[in-house]
Amino acid sequence: MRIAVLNGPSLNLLGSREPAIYGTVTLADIERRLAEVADELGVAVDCAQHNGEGELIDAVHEWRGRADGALVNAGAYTHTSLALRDALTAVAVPFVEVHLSNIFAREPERRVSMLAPAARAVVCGFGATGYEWALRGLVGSLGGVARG
Ligand code: CA2
Repeated sequence: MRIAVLNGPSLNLLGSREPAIYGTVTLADIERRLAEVADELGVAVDCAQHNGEGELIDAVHEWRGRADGALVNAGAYTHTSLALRDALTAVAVPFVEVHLSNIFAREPERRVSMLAPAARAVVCGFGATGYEWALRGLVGSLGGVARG
């Protein structure tokens, strides 16, 4: 089973600013942990990060025939991008929307997700660990092994 992991704008800067909201873990740390969990679950993960909306959409299009599921943290595009939702809907790869912060406890403009209606599930507010829960949940829901 192949799982794509897609992160959006500025998530490459994780760990360097706003630790009170986003924690001190870097994106490289998150990707390393996901690789460990993927090994445990017997699946493959392929991680990418892009700052541009078009690049994110291109990355989603690349999943056709290559990914069985995906984790998506689209950053601020979560709240604005119908284009990204259209791409996710078009490729029909089941995905879990992930956020480090609890977007529903933040400013009103962050409480809306354009992507959630197309998502299999949403995990938010657990910080970096949320990616791990999302991977376990997604693999479980796709019929793979999901432990603890
Ligand atoms: O909580 C999340 O995971 C978010 O997707 C993060 C986005 C934000 O726009 C969403 O509303 C919620 C922001 C990512 C920016 O990442 C930073 C990394 C380092 C320092 C500052 C921001």
